[in-house]
Amino acid sequence: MPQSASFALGPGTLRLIEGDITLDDADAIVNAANAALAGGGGVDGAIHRAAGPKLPAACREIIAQIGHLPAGGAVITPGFELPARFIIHTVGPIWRGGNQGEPEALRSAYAASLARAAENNLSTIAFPAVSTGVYGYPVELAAPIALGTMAEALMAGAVAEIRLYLHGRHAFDLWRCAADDLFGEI
Ligand code: AR6
Repeated sequence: MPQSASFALGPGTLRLIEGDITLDDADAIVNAANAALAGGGGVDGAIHRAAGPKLPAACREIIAQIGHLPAGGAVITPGFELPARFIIHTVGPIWRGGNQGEPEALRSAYAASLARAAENNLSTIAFPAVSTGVYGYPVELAAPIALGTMAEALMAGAVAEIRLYLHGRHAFDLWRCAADDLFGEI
């Protein structure tokens, strides 16, 4: 039975959901991409497969304009064949021990993604747990940064609802504990 949990944060709602982000019908889903927007494994691979063949072309067009997307940046494309209308591509930091600017870059990846959503008047946005897979960011250190940045945006009314997708029961339980510690469940 997939799990979920909701937290009321100011005028907004944060939902933690155990499941596959590609199935979500939010205004935008966030992709944990790489600097070349070249597709890859993990959630990036799943989003590219589900969005279909127009997505790589849209990514190449952006890279032709900006060179590469630095860690902490975020850009938006259509969702193409996804249920979501848009994809916000962000690049999280690669974990190198924590003293190479990783916390700041992770915060920026969430904040920049939320800024792209707000600029485009999007009210619901779904995130994966950026950097906590291939990029190796320890979940217990990533969770307070991710949850804190999402809470700030919700409290400020920048977006109405954030859905955080956790892949598997173990990940869900870790993030739920972190959110319970920070917010207390409604
Ligand atoms: N739905 C929700 N979450 C998922 C899904 C899914 N379908 N699939 C995986 N996850 P990762 P990163 C979780 O590795 O660490 C790619 O190759 C996964 O369990 O996808 O930011 C890119 O091209 C984990 O908790 O992203 C980059 O090169 C979380 O998503 C690199 O990996 C993020 O894991 C980015 O690494």
